[in-house]
Amino acid sequence: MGLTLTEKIIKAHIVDGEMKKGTEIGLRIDQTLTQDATGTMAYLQFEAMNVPRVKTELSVAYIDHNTLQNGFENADDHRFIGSVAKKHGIRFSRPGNGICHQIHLERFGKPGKTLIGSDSHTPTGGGIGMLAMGAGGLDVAVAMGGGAYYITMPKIVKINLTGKLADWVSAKDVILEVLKKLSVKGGVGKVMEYCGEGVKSLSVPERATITNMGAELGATTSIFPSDETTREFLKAQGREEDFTELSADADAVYDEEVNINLSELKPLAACPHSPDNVKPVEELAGMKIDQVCIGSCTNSSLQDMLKVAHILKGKTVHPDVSLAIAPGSKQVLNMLAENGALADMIAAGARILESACGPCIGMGQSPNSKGISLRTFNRNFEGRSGTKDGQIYLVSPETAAASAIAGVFTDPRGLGDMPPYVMPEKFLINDNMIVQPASEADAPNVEILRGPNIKPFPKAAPLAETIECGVTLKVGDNITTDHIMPAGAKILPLRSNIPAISEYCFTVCDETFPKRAKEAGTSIIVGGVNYGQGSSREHAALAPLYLGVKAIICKSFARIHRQNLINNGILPLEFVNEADYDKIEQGDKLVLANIREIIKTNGKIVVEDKTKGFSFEVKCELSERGRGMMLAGGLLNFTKEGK
Ligand code: MIC
Ligand code: SF4
Repeated sequence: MGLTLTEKIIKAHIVDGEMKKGTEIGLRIDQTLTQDATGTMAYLQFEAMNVPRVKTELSVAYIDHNTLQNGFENADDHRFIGSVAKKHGIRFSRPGNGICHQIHLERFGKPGKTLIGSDSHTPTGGGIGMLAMGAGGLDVAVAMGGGAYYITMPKIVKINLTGKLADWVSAKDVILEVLKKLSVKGGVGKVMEYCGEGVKSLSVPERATITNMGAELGATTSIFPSDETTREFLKAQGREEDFTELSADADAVYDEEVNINLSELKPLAACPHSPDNVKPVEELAGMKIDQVCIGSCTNSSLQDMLKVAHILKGKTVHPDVSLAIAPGSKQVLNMLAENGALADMIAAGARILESACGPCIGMGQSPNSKGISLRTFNRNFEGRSGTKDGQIYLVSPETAAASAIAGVFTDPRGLGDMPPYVMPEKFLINDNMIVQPASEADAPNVEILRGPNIKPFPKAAPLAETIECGVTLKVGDNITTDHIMPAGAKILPLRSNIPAISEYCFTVCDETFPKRAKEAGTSIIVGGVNYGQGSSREHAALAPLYLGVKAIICKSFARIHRQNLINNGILPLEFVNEADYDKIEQGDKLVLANIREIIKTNGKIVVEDKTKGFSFEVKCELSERGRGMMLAGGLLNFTKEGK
């Protein structure tokens, strides 16, 4: 029986377990990446492991999220990360060099390698044939120390592409179509493997747009084959030697299959407030808009930017619209500057931002009250833009640019002839913003620069014999990590200071939660389906941990967040009978009697609701290693126990 591409890469990297669906496997990790908003914690955790030098083939620390320096905090964190990188053998991508995923694709990604990153959009690397996964900072720290990365052996979905995209329809519309079909939880426990004739017509950055937003499906990752297009891309990046041809065997067996005819796709938009709330742009056409933002790790490649510049050339941004553009990397920005496309954008009235995440994570450019903002980004969760009642639509760069000129939602297919995109024979290669680490001999002399905002991270205690506490919060379905631990320009600078940032925990849902949780001392949160979808931010576990949360009981979890809870010693529990969710109220006292013994022996977990006077069953599906981590109080304690 043949193998899928995913299975081939897993087979070459498996160090623990067997390739049996649904069971836990440990993978050797070749490359890691971190970004600054999760990086400080990841490196504090790495320091706690006492490993002098990273053991991966390549580790890169990027600065791209917290680039608005409205106070000393972010700049201090950048310096801390830079010094840790220098000391421990990690390359350091300086602020200004661009967004981690875009740069990693351009300069470091290699087909067939494994990559984990402390950012949920790490699967962007799947565009170049890598098995690239988002993970919590602690998992990345462990991988840098040479430890395996554990996942559940995923189901593998074949996404069979046929046909060819029509003019002005783009990769963003492909992934929005997949999201429409499968929803934000449709990918949980699965890898999306793209195959079929249609693959050939997509460039590497287009493939990367699609794998990037596989994160919005909740997928473990997404991957494209590595073919002639990949070789050409790597060659133009001066790295042809990094190319390996890779694809699934012809007789590979998949768990599910989805068929997409590229020729039939139309421009699409994800409407507020979820990436799967997808409608055709033609249905929204004519709606007045206030803002357009172009960029983010999803759509900021040279190809995207050149299309945008073409649409803007000789025009003026509509007087009622603010257009902001952030090219994804220094390479992209530099090339736009050299070929004149940047001048076309500036002349049209675009507000050029630095190459960074920027508005995608609420670091500036929040829209006006109730403002309608079209963005080429990947997430439109409520409040993420920094404006609580902002109405964010996710669209392609083509739809975004056409709408910015018209002042209303515009279907780009009315723009006339589309110029062909020809990839440059050689990209502009200048890695002068990547700082190389100190040599092993010099490393001991490198001083770690710690700012006053950097506080130690909270540590979980071993699992208690019995948990008895109240429900301090009950929330609904699809709670995102942006609900649990909001980001934005005001809160992000506190990422290195858990006591301070926890004051904002869940405040999008309920401003009184942090105070209530602290007063309670210990507590439990109750949630619906797909709890913790979205980012990899460990802060969505660390802040509740700091506030005394001992367990989350919900209908189902998103993958990375569930792992972050386990890594930090918070019990992830799921209702056996979902109807029990309705019977529990905020304020109820719950008892998990003998929970330590039950976890140890993998027994049946019965929760007593003392307030309502009934009991219900929950499950906690853990591997032996997972149980060990829960008992020890998280991954660090478990690792210290020598496991
Ligand atoms: C995001 O897009 O939500 C982020 C900000 O990149 C996060 C990481 C973080 O919260 O720092 C992610 O996607 O993991
Ligand atoms: Fe940055 Fe946005 Fe990409 Fe997250 S989704 S890495 S915030 S650009």
